[in-house]
Amino acid sequence: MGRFVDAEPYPYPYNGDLRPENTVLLIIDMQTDFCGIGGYVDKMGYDLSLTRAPIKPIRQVLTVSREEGFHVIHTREGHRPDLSDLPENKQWRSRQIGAGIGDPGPCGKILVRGEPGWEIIPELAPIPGETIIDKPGKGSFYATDLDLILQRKGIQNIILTGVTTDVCVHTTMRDANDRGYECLLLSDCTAATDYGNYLAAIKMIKMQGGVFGTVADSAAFIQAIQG
Ligand code: C5J
Repeated sequence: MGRFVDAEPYPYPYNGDLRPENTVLLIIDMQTDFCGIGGYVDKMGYDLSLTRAPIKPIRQVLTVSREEGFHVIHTREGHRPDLSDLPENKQWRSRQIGAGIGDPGPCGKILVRGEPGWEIIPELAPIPGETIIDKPGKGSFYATDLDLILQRKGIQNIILTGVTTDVCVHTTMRDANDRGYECLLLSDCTAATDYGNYLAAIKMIKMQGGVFGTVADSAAFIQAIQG
């Protein structure tokens, strides 16, 4: 029998073993720096309505996942206040586009841990018991203890949400897939700073029979876990 989410290109998970005990909702980088006024993405001049669009659907998925007892993990991209974990080329590139990482901005120092811009937005704030992963890079596994925590919890399935689809979400999904996790991206719970990149990122997942996993929308996921 099993339990499946109606997803493309294949119903999720491949083996029908979808349970709160072996599944985590991963919410990537829903921080003011990525979707708030005066944050990193805003400073770079991108349209904030794109990265704010997933807030409501993520909130719905988060509420139901909490009710159903699923694991929830949040990530935050950011650097140490002394910037000792900030690669020079990353800082240089961010300065080229007018949003220097570590430089002062309307929400404090850009992408620096402890600053207002680095905080997760209030609508999606973690509650006690939910794990928060602080990461210096794009991928959620690089230089973090995420894999160790997932292994300890017995996680097999990762439900990916958050921003940005083409950068931190994709990097995380690719890495998770290589590590043997069964991945589902919720298409309305993610966004990129460029809509074309969002569409391409979704298309890339679906190629080769689901090369990195599979894609569904939040309604399909909620229907599966409530059903
Ligand atoms: C970026 C992210 N885009 N969270 N970070 O720099 O996708």
